[in-house]
Amino acid sequence: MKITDARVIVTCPGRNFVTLKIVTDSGITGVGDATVNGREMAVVAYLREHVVPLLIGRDPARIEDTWQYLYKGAYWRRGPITMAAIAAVDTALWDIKGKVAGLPVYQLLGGRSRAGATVYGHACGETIEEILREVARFVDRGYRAVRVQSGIPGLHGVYGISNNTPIYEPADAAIPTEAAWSTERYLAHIPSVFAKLRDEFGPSLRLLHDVHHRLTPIEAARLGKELEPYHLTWLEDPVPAELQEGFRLIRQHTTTPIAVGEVFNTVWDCQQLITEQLIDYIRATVVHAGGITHLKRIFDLAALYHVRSGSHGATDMSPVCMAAAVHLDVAIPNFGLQEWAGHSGETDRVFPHGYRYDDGYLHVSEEPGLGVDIDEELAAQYPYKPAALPVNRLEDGSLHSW
Ligand code: EZ4
Ligand code: CO
Repeated sequence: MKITDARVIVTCPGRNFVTLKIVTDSGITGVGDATVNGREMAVVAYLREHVVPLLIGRDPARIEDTWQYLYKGAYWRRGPITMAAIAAVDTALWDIKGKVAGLPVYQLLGGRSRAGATVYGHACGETIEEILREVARFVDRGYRAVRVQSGIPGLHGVYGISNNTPIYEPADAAIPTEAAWSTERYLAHIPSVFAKLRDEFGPSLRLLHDVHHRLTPIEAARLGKELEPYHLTWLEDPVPAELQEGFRLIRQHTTTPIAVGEVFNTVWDCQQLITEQLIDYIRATVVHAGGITHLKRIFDLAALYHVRSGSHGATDMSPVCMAAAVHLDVAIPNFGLQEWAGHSGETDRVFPHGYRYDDGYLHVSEEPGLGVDIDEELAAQYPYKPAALPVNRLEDGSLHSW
């Protein structure tokens, strides 16, 4: 079998997605997600100019060799653009391998380890009343875990709070919108939100919170400590993770579990955090961490150190990425939780898929391959619309992490 074509498809059914479709001489095709939120066209150019010409004529069965060829062969290693491009190729090749074998991809990864992937949803609210209502809606729909983001008194446009859209979509303008931040106001407010949530929903609902890289290690340590009575499943991205030894300081002060990794793109980004047991959940994804092949490598390292998976699943992970994620989720021994923001009806129609939500779980598709495709004709009706993530400023105007 040979690869005869590889198409890079850009579509915006409510938000932008970049998808690679690999075509073979046998007629079997495979798909991979290559979306990097706010930087989509950089991956498009990387794929079209530098990757697609190398794929034509290659044997699609050689997944590992193709991964090594694109990674080592580029000379320039790592980085989100390179690794999303490699991820798209890798994911599409696993899809093809499954279809050739007549097996769903999770069977090729060792088979089923669990009934389904436990998911958590996003409950957001300006006020505590709104938050309690939102969380109750998730509980009513069977969710066992909910991430809670809250408005902060005195602050406008806080991370996680939508501007009147049913699905939280942070990349909302071609030129980044500006949000405001105050660590003091945030730290003074958040513990009271989780106190009320525990009061209302009791001890067994799993609660999560995303700090979105906004604190310093000692500030994160204080927050983790103050949240201890409310037993969070995890505190996400407490600090920016470039300085990984900063997590030692957080760890010395609090038993609140820590989750990190949605912006990581290789095992080297998480190596220290995992091997020093500084985190509890690793949130790398198929699309941003080099595909199924490399993410499996990260999860296998994590398993040795009591670290469980908690893959990023915001709206910018396309249904192609989500399909691949669920195959890994049901197969690996150290699955933790899967984030699941869901997609708009338009997005679901452009990407017909076999995975489905039921009673708190995502269930994997039993179709051969990934069980997801892109309707290219429909995709063409939604042209690319530039959309960037916001920036964040302190009250005095200094730029802060968003
Ligand atoms: O900011 O998906 O946990 N989820 C998140 C997301 C990310 C966006 C980045 O593209 O933090 O909202
Ligand atoms: Co996050």
